[in-house]
Amino acid sequence: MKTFTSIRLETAGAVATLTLARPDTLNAFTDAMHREIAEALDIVETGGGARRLRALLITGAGRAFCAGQDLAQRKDAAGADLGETLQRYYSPLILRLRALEMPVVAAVNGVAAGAGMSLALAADIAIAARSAQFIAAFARIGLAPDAGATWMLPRLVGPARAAAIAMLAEPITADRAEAWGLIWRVVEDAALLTEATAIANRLAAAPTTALARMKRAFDLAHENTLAGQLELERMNQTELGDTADYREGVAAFLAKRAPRFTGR
Ligand code: T3D
Repeated sequence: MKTFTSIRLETAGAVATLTLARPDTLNAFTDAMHREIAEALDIVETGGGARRLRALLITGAGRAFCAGQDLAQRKDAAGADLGETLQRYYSPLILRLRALEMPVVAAVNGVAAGAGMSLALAADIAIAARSAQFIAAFARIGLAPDAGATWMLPRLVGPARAAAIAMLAEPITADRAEAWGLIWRVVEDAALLTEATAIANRLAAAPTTALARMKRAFDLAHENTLAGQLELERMNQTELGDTADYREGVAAFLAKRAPRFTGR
C-alpha cells in the first residue's frame, strides 16, 4: 500500500482505513493533505488492486478527528477566493464520499470542527467517542458552513437545530450529537476503534451494491418527488434483482443458512 505523509491508508480484509495524520494541528486539512486523500480515494475506488475493498473507515490520529481547514495556510489570505479551495478540494471530496460505491464509516475519535465536522457528517454511519465534540467552527472565523454542512445539518437534525449549531458554533457533545441524530452512536473512548472496525467489517460483508444504491437513494430523496423516488426504487430493484448477492440472499434464506455476499 502506498505511503503518504499527512494521512495513512491501511487495508485489512475488505476494509480500507483512512487516518488523517497531522495530529499536531488536530489533523487540519492542508492542500497537500487534500491531494493525498484524493489519491487514497483513487485506490479505494478501484478496490486496492487484487483485493476488492467494500467499506471505508475514516478516523483521525491523536486526540482529534479533524479541525477543518489549516488556518496557518490562511495567514495571508486577505482577499483570497476561498471558494476556489472549496471547488478544488472540499466539494469534490464530499461528492466522492457520497458517490463511493461502498459504505463509509466515520470513527470520530475527538473534536470534529469546521470542515472536519462536515467530513464526519458525510459518512454513511458516524460513531463517536464519548469525549468527542462537534463544532461548526466556521462562524467563529467569519465564514459560513461548507463542505456540505449546510446540506447535511438541516437534514440530520432539522432546521432549528441546524441554525443554532451553525450560528452559535458551540461545541456539541457526542451524547447530544447522538440524541439529536447527528450521528449513529456514541461509544466509550477506548472502544471506538474496535466498535467502528466491527461495523466496517460487517458492512464489508454486506451486499455492497445494495448499500451503494441505498446511499444514493437516501441522498436523492431530499430533492425527489415521491413518484420520482418510487421510480428510483424500481430502477434499483431491477439492477439489484440481477446480482449474485440477491441470488445468494434468497438461496441462503431458503436453505436456512447465513448468506455469503460477495458484493457482486
Ligand atoms: O479556507 C478555506 O479554504 C475555506 C474552507 C474552510 C473550511 C473550514 O474548516 S473553516 C474552519 C476552520 N477550523 C477552525 O476554525 C477550527 C480551529 N480550531 C479550533 O477552534 C480549536 O483548535 C478546536 C476547538 C478545534 C480544539 O481546541 P483545543 O483547545 O482542544 O486545541 P488547540 O489548543 O486550539 O489546538 C491544538 C493545536 O492544534 C494548536 O497548535 P499548537 O498551539 O499546539 O502549536 C492549534 O493551533 C492547532 N490547530 C487546531 N486547529 C487548527 C490548528 N492549526 C491550524 N488549523 C486549524 N484549523
